[in-house]
Amino acid sequence: MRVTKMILKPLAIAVAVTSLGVMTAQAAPKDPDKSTMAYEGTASAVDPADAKVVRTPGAPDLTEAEFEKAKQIYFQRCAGCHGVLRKGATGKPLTTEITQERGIEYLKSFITYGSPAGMPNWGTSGELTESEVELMAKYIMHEPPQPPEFSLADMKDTWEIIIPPEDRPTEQMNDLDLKNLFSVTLRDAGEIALIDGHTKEIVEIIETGYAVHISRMSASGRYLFVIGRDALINMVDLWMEHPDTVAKIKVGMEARSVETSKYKGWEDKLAIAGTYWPPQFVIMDGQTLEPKKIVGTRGMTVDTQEYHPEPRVAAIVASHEHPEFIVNVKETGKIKLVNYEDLDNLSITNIDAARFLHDGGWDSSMRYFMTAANNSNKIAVVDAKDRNLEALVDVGKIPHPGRGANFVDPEHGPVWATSHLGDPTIQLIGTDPEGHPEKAWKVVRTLDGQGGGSLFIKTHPESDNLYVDTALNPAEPVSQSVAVFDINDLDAGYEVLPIAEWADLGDGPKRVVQPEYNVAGDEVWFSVWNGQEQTSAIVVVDDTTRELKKVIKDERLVTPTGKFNVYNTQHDVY
Ligand code: DHE
Repeated sequence: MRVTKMILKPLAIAVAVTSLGVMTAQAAPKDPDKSTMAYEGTASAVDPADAKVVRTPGAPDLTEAEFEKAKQIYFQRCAGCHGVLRKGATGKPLTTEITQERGIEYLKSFITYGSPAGMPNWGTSGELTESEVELMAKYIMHEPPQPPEFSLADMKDTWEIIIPPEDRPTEQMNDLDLKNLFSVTLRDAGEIALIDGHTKEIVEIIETGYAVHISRMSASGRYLFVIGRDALINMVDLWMEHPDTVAKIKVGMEARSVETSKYKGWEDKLAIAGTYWPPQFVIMDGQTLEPKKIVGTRGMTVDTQEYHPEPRVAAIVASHEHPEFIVNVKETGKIKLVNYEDLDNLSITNIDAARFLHDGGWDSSMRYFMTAANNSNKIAVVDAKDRNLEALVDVGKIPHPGRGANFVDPEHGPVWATSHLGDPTIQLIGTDPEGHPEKAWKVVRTLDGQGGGSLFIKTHPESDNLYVDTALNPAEPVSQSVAVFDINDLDAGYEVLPIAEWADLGDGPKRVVQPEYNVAGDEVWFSVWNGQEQTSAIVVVDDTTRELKKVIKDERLVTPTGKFNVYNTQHDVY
């Protein structure tokens, strides 16, 4: 087994570059927008056939067949950034008053050549033909076709209780150490793998939704909730002899987030899921997934206070301070504290934060929710106890923390850290208003990592290490390795662990993504995310020695990405 490690200090990077013959942070093409595009440009799960065409005065006419083709292209390539209704998300708005005013020639050249702000060069890259470029230019001069809504009745039509609560086991029927079980997203297979943290064997493969996204745990640690991009939720009972889906429901056409109630007295009682389309969230029964209450998120933006028809629901966390869910509404920039005590007289506190809310997690006290407003380059801090906005902290370009990393900085006290998609920095924000009031909600330290394109950062209360992935960096040696910092000696720079090389997989992009600890906090798991037809793996690193411990290879591990240790996810340990 070949184990290569390099110690890199920020100032020594150029030397490491030449000795390796590869590009690193400073030398890597600084093309963070490509990273962002690759990340946000996933095809929408909304079926274009469901979206009704609107022929619009002032726009060049298109045949039915042309409309159908254009819709297909738009939902696959454009909706991720510009939004289904083209009102603008991370991409610019493409409403008809803008597109008709710009005119066909301008639009064609924009689509052909792209822009420095991040629009891909669809024409010159060969992704779209000349006639497809012209078709898309004409198409966006028409009103956007709107997909249908999704009501309580629509949800109930898809709802299935496979094993009713009364027929489920009354105790754990398997020998698994559930605390150390990992739920692994097999993105392009539409499945999850349950992997035993001790033996590193796959114990179950469970079919889930399309382009499955995240897993979350119920407060008791018994039920696992998995959501696909097609808004299908699978509720898995880990107590069964062979853990499997006991209920499922489709809550919309496109979704990313699911969570369960965790406040004292409400454990395992409710679940919630947010959708990208339609823009809404739904509260469900935590034992059966019966949908109970749908709340729309359309409304006014925080800054210009104008109506947005498609504010998508991003991260959702369960408050430990009140019986509430905390719901990020992306395009309006509002954070909703949804009190679930009385669903008929629902009380929601609306917090004005900043646009483009995305992911986030708790500080170590679990009172403050730290969440990225990614394209606003800010971290919003919500005080879940007092139910208000504590701070908006300016950070680097496009923060992307996942759930972030909590640890004690030797100089600045308790901090929560984020890395960035758009620059190489890692920033530490003080989170201790009692003990270190002058540092609270300020960036107290900025570290230089390997480069932009970082998606996830992680540590564990038992660990002295801070791991930073760079999965979307355009330079392969950077996207295929991780940086690890010693949290007791942050000025010493980082060590690079060549995770993909350790996996020894052969061809493919082999992006190394999302560090996740085991329950003891002495192992870190990384996905080596390859193409669907190529071999992927999970690499387990010994956290004390930072050396390779195990490569999990199995032909069933198709495109592994997120990994969720049951205990750490259940207890918000990160
Ligand atoms: Fe994710 C979390 C949205 C692409 C892997 N992702 C999240 C969350 C949101 C989100 C809103 C927070 C959920 C929560 O906490 O409730 N993700 C999106 C997108 O809109 C986006 C940019 C584009 C898309 O079309 O889906 C996107 N995400 C990806 C990927 O391409 C990733 C890297 C691989 C994959 O599996 O699809 C990916 N996202 C993840 C993971 C988490 C996540 C692993 C959970 C991290 C955690 O530690 O909790």
